[in-house]
Amino acid sequence: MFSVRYLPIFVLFVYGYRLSQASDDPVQIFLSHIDNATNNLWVQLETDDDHVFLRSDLESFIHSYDTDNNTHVTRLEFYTHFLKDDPDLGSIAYGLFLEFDSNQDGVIDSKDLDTIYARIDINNDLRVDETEFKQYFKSLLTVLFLIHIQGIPEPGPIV
Ligand SMILES: [Ca+2]
Ligand SMILES: [Ca+2]
Ligand SMILES: [Ca+2]
Repeated sequence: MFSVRYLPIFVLFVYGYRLSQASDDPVQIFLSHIDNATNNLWVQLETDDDHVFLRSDLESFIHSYDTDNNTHVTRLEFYTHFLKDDPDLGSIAYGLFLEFDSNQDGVIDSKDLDTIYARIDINNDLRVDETEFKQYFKSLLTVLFLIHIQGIPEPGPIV
């Protein structure tokens, strides 16, 4: 016989089951992963809390990857910095480097920054607000993580 005594256990069981269902949904996991990554980027890059991501913020972001301070970021510098916390994200690093080296000369430098900034500045008013920033990085990361999950492409040789 079902007794009220067991009701809390039953409720907990159903609740726990539904929670585990929700967190087992690969699409939900994927989307919350992208959300977290985008939010982390915003917190990390919009450093002065004025809710605007300036071109100078983008510049200091790129310079933080320039280990030898010679004003350009090589593929090796980019991979080394990006992969130090999570070496499994090789294909993400590969895709991000391709995206940020917009003139495809093999390094990321100030010549690339105008193009990147213009891409993020969706409404073209020369400033990037939180919505634009998150929209840009969410779609970029979604594509890159989908490629990552499928396991292609492998990062090419580091030169
Ligand atoms: Ca460098
Ligand atoms: Ca370049
Ligand atoms: Ca804008």
